[in-house]
Amino acid sequence: FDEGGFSLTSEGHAKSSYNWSSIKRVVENSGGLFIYIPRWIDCYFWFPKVAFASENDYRDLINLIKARVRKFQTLDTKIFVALGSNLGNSREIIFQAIGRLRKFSREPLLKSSLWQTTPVDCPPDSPAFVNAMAVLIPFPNETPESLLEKLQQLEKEFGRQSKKILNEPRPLDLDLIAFGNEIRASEKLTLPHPRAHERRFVLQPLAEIAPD
Ligand code: PH2
Ligand code: MG
Ligand code: MG
Repeated sequence: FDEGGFSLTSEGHAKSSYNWSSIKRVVENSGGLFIYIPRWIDCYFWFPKVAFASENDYRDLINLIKARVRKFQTLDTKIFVALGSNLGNSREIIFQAIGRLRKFSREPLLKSSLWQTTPVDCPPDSPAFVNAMAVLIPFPNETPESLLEKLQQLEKEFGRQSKKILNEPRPLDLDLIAFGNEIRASEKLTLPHPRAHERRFVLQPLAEIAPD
């Protein structure tokens, strides 16, 4: 690999070179990289992580590729979305919302059961919550920001209004808990979610579908 692209040599074959623009897609999993180049026969080149001299060499390559190939997909990326409702027919709302989340997942999503939970840090006399957790597998070009927009749109569709009081009752709350190992600390988005790990209403449903 170099600035221009990469080349392959193997015994008994001529060296073949590919520039960055011929790479249409790169998929990473925990064992290495698949690099997709459409040719007379569609194929992925497999670059196992263990073939690299060091973890650093491998990381450098990933960064080089990410800067040059638009479609970079991490197969192991999981998105965790916490669902909550304590206004209206909460069970029905959560069921419906989970149905809608399916469209944002490349593979069938994992979903927890529905949990009835006691309000935490909410105004006095707030109704009980129904909480759940869903795991989605992102489409190749999804980013935490693009997904957040979709989640906020969905909250609005279910009647969520802009808040006047902190943690006032709401028909639907969709919180992005984690997006693979993406890290954010912007005004709009903190990833991983800063309070999730200390909240029983998040951890209980999570433990059902991701015990580890
Ligand atoms: N969400 C909050 C604050 N408090 N309590 C429960 N039980 N469930 C929630 O989903 C919840 C909460 C902020 O979004
Ligand atoms: Mg919340
Ligand atoms: Mg929220």
